[in-house]
Amino acid sequence: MFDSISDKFSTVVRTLAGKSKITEKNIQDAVEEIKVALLDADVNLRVVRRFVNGTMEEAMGEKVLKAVDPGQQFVKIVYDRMVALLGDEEHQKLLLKGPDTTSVILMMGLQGSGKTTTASKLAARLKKEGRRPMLVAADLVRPAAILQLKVLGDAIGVPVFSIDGEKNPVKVAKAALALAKKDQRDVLIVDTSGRMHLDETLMDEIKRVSEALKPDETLFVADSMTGQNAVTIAQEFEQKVGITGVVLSKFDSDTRGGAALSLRSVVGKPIKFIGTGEKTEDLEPFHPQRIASRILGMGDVVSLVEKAQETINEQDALKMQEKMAKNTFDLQDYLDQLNRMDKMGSVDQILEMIPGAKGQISEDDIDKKEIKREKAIICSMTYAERTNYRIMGPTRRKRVAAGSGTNVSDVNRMLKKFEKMRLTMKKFAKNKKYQAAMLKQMGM
Ligand SMILES: Nc1nc2c(ncn2[C@@H]2O[C@H](COP(=O)(O)OP(=O)(O)O)[C@@H](O)[C@H]2O)c(=O)[nH]1
Ligand SMILES: [Mg+2]
Repeated sequence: MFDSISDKFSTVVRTLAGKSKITEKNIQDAVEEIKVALLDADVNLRVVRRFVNGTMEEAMGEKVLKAVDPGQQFVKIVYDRMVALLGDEEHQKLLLKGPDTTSVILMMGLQGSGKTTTASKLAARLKKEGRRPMLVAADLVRPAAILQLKVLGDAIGVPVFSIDGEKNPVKVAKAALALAKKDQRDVLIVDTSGRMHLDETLMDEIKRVSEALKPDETLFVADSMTGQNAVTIAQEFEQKVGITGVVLSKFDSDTRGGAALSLRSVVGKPIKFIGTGEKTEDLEPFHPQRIASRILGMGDVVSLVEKAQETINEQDALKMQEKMAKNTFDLQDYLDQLNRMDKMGSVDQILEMIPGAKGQISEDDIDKKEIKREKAIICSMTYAERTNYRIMGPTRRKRVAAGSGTNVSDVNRMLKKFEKMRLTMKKFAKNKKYQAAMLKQMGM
């Protein structure tokens, strides 16, 4: 997600950030490039215009041109506007009632957008937060929909309500709500049916379900891959049924990001979550600031740290940040990272969040077999070698290769890659602006 737009933005950012003096022409050029990048990313035309005009107007003022660090000021304007475009932190939370009543979340969206998957992801998330969710199979159109939800519910230990043979989703929804109240289930998550295209029958059906349940949250699930089209469909749902928030599914897909950048601004509803994979835990709260940083190529350090927290404790994470910054990251640290990586999801997801890692190290560099080999190599090293890889001469390399069941060329390759990685970290650690951005994101 955002690969191409992020590449372009970070070029603009890098070009301007270091300049001690910038001209109106510099700003015009930069804004023009931003405009092209946004349009390329399939961002809604009106949104692009507003963004570009606003940035231009603000940047042309004295504040930027006469500032001590004009480049930085400009980048800040772009960043702030990007954050504002994506939403605000306050409205990202689910609006649920307290645990002594039953809140209702209604899922809507086209077929295949990810409603059923998201419903179960939400249930798992809420359960983890101490809630008592119940899922409702009110998609009565797709033959296997009920079974799909049951399988997902089973896997996370959340009950799934359904009525065999029933064709009226309103009846199912009402019966489910009654049962949820009786069983003291505090959140009811209702999965509904979608069509390939918008149609009146679908809208009527969902509208009736909505009227019967009076949901606290009506979440529109938008497939990131549908780009601009997702915006049109969201507007339609908003007008006919009303939505309270958006979930952007398939955020992990390789798309340009236009939907993400347009939805909030055009539809006026907050993006509350993003789906980042097919697994139950692949649902993350949407943080405008972090996404904006990611787009601007600042790296999403906070998300990384947060994600890592489930497998590493906080202190370890901080230690790693510090080591990266101080350039004392050694092979032992690298080994620890490799061990954790397995538990943290895809390598690509992680790389995207480390400043500077993208483009320097690719998924191919770190395939699973390679990780296994690298672990074996490091494990065959002595402590002195792990903490100071520079002492690894030919004899040591030979010994380690034999000890780890690899070849000297494997050892050489691993050390070379590690050196490259350290250089990247150093480069970024030396760059005050990235450092500041990193620290700021970490709340320091
Ligand atoms: N990669 C990825 N796949 C997803 C995500 N959300 C849903 N999917 C997949 O998209 C497909 C359709 O999802 P489903 O929940 O059945 O859509 P529904 O028809 O709206 O209920 C399934 O294969 C899901 O595994 C996501 O965030 N990332
Ligand atoms: Mg479904």
